Amino acid sequence: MDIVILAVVIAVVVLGALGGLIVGSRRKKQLPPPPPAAPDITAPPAEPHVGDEAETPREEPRRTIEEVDLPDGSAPVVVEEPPAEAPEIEIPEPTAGRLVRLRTRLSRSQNALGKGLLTLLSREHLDEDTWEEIEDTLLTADVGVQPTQELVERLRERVKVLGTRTPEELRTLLREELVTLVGRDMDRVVKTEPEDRKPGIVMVVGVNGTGKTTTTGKLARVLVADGQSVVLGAADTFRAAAADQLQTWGERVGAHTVRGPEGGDPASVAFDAVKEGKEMGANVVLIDTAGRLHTKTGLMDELGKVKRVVEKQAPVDEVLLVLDATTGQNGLVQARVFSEVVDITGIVLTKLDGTAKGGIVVAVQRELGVPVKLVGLGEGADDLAPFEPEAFVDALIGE
Ligand SMILES: Nc1nc2c(ncn2[C@@H]2O[C@H](COP(=O)(O)OP(=O)(O)OP(=O)(O)O)[C@@H](O)[C@H]2O)c(=O)[nH]1
Ligand SMILES: [Mg+2]
Repeated sequence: MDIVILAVVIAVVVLGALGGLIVGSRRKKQLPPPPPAAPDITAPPAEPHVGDEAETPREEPRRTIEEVDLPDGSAPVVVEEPPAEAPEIEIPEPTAGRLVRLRTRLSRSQNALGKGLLTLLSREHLDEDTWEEIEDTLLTADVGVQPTQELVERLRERVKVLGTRTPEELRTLLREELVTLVGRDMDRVVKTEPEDRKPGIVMVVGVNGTGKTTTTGKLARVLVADGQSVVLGAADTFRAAAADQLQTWGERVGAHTVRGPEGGDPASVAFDAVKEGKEMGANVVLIDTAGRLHTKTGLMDELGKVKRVVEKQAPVDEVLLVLDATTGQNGLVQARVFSEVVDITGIVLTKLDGTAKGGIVVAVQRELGVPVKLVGLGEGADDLAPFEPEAFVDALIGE
């Protein structure tokens, strides 16, 4: 038993020291602990890791043991008391400029798409072969056939008009055309604040493993950072771990999670979440749903029901479809089916950090006629960025 306690103590001290190193290397806001009643705000000990198993207790009281006698009677070991831990409510980073901060995460798309295009366009002779290469570059990056043809046509025209080309002119031209292709005028605001009532209601849907729960958690952080109060609805009742995962995200920013029994009716959890959100006077209710294959009719019907049941109380303001960017064109088929079952109002493209297929932004918007509103650029808690066409294109074509 003593050995076990000693092992625990040593592990805590070593982990504490390592944690200290990691936190120390990051820029963190260090604020004094809040008064007992205040709901926010203290600095996090470390960034959470997306998909952390929520069963791992995070706020376990640390044991304090001054002296432990080793079983063989050797000298007592003195263990320093670990510093008292502050309650773990975090201050998320503001969202302004996040895409700029995270632009290096797009390096794979930058190399494959942006820089590739610039290099090709800079060739002295833009012959048919080169134009074909330009087309291939766009198709490989999943821009889609129709948008690719449009862009190539525009580029051909403008390059012809330009005559001799300086690298600067080419960059400006390509930037303009790419921003136009991605779309300047779409309303990309995530609707969380209906004018006439509270709370705003957001549903998060998509196939398995695309990043729904993670996105819901990251979005909750964004909203809390903006001063909104958030209630989370764990309408993924397939696995208890799913609700735990969501609740863990919520706890980190002080958001309440409504959950139901494992295997229970997801629609009733969603309904209860909105009801509680109303009662608590929350600004926003975010409903996380279970991943489901778009080909499973029963599950798709269930999703439709979740939305209809919620709407007995108030309209859903935003239905976010979460698509994994690394699945490329396959995402388009999913998108179509989901949009038939629940009206999708916005797209979240996750895992853009792990793919060279950034062109999927263009393709998926075309497919659904719905804007990409948020992009996931990593597993870190604040690696979700509002999508801004200019910043995105700048990241693609580099400095
Ligand atoms: N690199 C990267 N990983 C991400 C991103 N978003 C989510 N992930 C990872 O994707 C995995 C799945 O995330 P979840 O949020 O659990 O996905 P989900 O859609 O809720 O999954 P199910 O509920 O099982 O359908 C996790 O390991 C996340 O860390 C992203 O933008 N970039
Ligand atoms: Mg999930």
